[in-house]
Amino acid sequence: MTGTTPSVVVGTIGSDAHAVGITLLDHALREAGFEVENLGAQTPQSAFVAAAAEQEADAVLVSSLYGHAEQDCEGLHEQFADAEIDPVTYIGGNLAVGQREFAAVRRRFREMGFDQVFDAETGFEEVVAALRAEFGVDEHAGVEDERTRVRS
Ligand code: B12
Repeated sequence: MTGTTPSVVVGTIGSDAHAVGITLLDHALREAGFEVENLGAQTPQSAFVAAAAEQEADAVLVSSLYGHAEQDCEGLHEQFADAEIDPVTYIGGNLAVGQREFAAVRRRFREMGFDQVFDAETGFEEVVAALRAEFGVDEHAGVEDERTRVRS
């Protein structure tokens, strides 16, 4: 963390063109006081790693909506390790195709190295609250939403 402001890299990974979620997340996080680098949609793994290294990012938020997140994220955490960085990593969106149970989806992405896994029902205030809790920022604010997740 540079000073007291956590820095966050956000982007939609792989060939996924869905940009609305990360654009709004970008705004919500900036408003909440985070430093944000938004890589946009269709972002390759290498760009996440390069931006995280360059920004000395505290957290990397990966978005995926089109159902191919597992393939797109395969090897991402190994690339972070190769670059000798270890940001907190969240992934969110529509992470699988069809009716796959979210608990199984979450388990899979946790195995792949993500610290927290969020579904497409996740609200912006929930993401802000999770990051604030993660970095001990303004811990008394923004936690009124009962669905706030506890890092497990
Ligand atoms: C708009 C849209 C498009 C637009 C995208 C335009 C753009 N530039 O963004 C276009 C028309 C291009 C498109 C294309 C496709 N789409 Co589309 N699209 C949608 C739609 C209708 C809305 C998405 C959206 O913007 N939502 C609003 C934002 C605010 O919500 P969000 O992205 O979900 O983000 C929220 C959360 O998910 C969360 N979140 C998101 N990312 C992250 C990351 C982190 C770390 C965290 C914590 C939280 C988080 O926070 C946000 C706030 O609530 C959805 C259906 C729907 N209602 O969701 C389908 C949908 C996502 N698309 C779908 C599909 C299948 C496609 C295509 C493959 C269709 C096709 N056969 O061509 C292509 C993929 C093209 C590609 N290369 O990506 C499916 C995905 C199905 C799945 N995963 O099983 C959906 C769910 C529609 C459906 N019901 O079938 N799409």
